[in-house]
Amino acid sequence: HWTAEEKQLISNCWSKVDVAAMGGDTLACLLIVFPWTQRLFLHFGDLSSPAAICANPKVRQHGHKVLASFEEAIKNLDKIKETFAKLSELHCDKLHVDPVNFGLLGEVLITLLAGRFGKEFTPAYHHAFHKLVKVVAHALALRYH
Ligand code: ZNH
Repeated sequence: HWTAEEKQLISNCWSKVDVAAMGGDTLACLLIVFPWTQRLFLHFGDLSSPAAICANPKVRQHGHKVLASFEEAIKNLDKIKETFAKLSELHCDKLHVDPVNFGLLGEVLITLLAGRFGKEFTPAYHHAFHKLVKVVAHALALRYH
């Protein structure tokens, strides 16, 4: 259900993304903008201020891990459900992450991509990435259904 243009936009944009830096920023931003998500990461140490969150090496490292995993979706656009089946079980059965948070992370990622690329991140990119984060969030939430 992806057009050739959408695939092209996603891979073109992603080839310019520094996954470690963007991943760290994305998770840090999620924890700052939606502070109730901190509940899941209390064992990561100091989350007491935006500056502490941004500098927290565990936050940055985990953000990198999450975005590297997100990248698997980009490499497997036509089988995202299968790609995230195990992770959906983990997030539902073990981590008990409210699936609403998957959508929030997607919104944060798009916001940061738009900030990073500026005018280059045209409405066509927005559209393609909105679709992508929606499909990823849905795949991660499947186990909850
Ligand atoms: Zn998650 C973990 C992915 C979202 C929370 N994650 C994780 C991991 C991965 C992921 C890969 C690791 C696993 C292992 O180790 O085995 N995530 C992911 C993705 C996404 C996500 C792809 C989207 C896109 N998460 C999320 C959210 C949240 C979360 C939104 C909340 C808010 N995770 C989580 C937790 C964990 C994880 C809590 C665990 C951590 C630790 O280490 O402790």
